[in-house]
Amino acid sequence: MSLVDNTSLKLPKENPEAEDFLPLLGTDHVELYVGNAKQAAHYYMSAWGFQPLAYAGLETGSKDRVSYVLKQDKIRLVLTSPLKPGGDINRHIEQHGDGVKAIALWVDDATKSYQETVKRGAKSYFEPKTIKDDQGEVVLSGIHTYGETVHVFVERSGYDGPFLPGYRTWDPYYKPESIGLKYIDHMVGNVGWNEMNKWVKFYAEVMGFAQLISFDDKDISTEYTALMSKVMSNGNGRIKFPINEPAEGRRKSQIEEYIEFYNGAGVQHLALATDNIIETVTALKNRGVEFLTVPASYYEDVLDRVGEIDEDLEPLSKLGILIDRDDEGYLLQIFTKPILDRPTLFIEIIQRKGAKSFGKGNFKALFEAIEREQESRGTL
Ligand code: TYF
Ligand code: FE
Repeated sequence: MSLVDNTSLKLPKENPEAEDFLPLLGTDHVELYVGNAKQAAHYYMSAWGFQPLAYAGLETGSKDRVSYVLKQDKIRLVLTSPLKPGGDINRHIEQHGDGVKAIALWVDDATKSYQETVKRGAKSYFEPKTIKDDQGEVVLSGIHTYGETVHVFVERSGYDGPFLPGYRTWDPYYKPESIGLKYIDHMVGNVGWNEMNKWVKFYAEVMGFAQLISFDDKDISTEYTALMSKVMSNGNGRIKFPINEPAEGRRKSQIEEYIEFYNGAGVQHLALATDNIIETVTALKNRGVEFLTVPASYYEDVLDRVGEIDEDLEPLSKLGILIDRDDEGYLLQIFTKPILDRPTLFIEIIQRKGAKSFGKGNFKALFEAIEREQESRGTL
């Protein structure tokens, strides 16, 4: 049973202490450690409609690593690769394959963010430091979260450059058009057996987040899939982090498959918001991005479940877009297959039309689709 049903979903009750100690302005950027940042950047540009923003590498005096920064509306992705053997980035890639290293959060005061979270038990990743160039200065600090994932606090009010000091504008001739992705709606972490509550407590106590929703194995009524999930949100609702853990089921949980291939806890999916999911998903499909599919029967009774919607059902069913409703509105969502060779990270495209929930009504169809993929990999 859900502790909090997602049909009566509200932002966390105002918690003055929480808002005081860690006010977050939004997601600053997401950094992935990847084996080949140049080619990854091309994929996110050509397939996903990201635009080039900034670059750091040999040409800018960075001798051991290279980073490409991509942007689409409010979303900034940083793709980083090592240039030499050894070191933390190579080791991260060896352990996890390509994956999210840092979820960077935009703050007014990176020093205070660090002090307040470390005081409450966060493990330091790096102490506050000021970095400068001729366009101003930025203060950064960092703490660890689940697995080897980190949160970097970014205080950028004193900076005018394209991204961070040390980066220069990246202006290649190839500048694809946006496909309509607007902002990061939520980022999901998969953690190990019985670890969900530990990380829920971390986000509550160390970061001042509140729990929005909880799902357990009874909400997730496929024959096999077993997982539990709680959604944590910061005070202003701009940052939402669902946390999943595997649960014992008839066959291997999708979360367990992730943990095996990622070699530990890590980011499972990024949910990217669009104002026009039909256009966005059409563009992605035309560029070769592969999505999970649900049986045609899903669409036979979906409108009985969700009621009237603004869109025609035909393009939604053609594209395989899922629909769900809560008491504030409805949402449209679709999930890619894993975007890497390891069955780890995937991307969700979401369009919210009032709904603030996460698509509980789609769990059965979605998890059965994931199980078909697991089956094809022999990992079920
Ligand atoms: O973020 C969510 O909660 C939804 C549903 O392994 C979901 O996107 C939950 C667990 C999962 C895949 C998707
Ligand atoms: Fe999601």
